[in-house]
Amino acid sequence: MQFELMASMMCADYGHLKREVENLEAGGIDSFHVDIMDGRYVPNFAMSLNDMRYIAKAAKKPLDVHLMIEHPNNRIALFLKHLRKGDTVYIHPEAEYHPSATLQSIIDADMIPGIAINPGTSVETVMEMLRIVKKVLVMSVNPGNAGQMYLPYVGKKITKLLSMKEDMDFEIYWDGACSADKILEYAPKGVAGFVLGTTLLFGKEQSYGETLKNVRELKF
Ligand code: S6P
Ligand code: MG
Repeated sequence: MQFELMASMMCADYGHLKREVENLEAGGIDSFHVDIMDGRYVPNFAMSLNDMRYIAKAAKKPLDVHLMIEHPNNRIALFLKHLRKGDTVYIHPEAEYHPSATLQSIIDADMIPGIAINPGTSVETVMEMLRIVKKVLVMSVNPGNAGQMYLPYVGKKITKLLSMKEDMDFEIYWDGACSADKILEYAPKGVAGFVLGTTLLFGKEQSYGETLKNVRELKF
């Protein structure tokens, strides 16, 4: 079964970031998920511009940049100039007065535009943006931290988005507390990719290559 696996780099070993990038690529990761936080839109500072620049330089695989910052349009150029064509940039619509204008800046820079939907945000409130974006990142935890509990009510929203995606032009991605059972349940339903953090990929006894191989060989 085809699905993408993204590594949540805020969970990586910062003391050896280059080695982490190399090991993840050797292990078969599809892209690097970079959680940018400003301490205002979310109550944490995880990664910032220089972390993203460093990973962008070290990585051959694409970046998947998740902007958890207020008014991303004020600073989007700073991020876009260090990314490559084909990298993805997600914004949170609630963090912007005119989210469709911000998405247009991402499109104009030849990046893939996405929105991230918080657990408490309904599909209805982001409906118009679903017509603009190529990717929808569904948060199954509240944004700000790794290692949180899955919020089960998010499942209904994923089902709703899955029923809409055929008539629109977006793919659905999972972010938060992603475990093998979630991939087993949602990849066959059509979720295109999964962000892997502490739940499944980082801080384990086995190598990234072994973990990623096990996930790709799950019996559906
Ligand atoms: C949360 C962030 C996520 C986490 C990821 C960690 O604000 O957007 O990308 O880093 O969910 O995964 P886990 O398995 O530790 O929840
Ligand atoms: Mg994220």
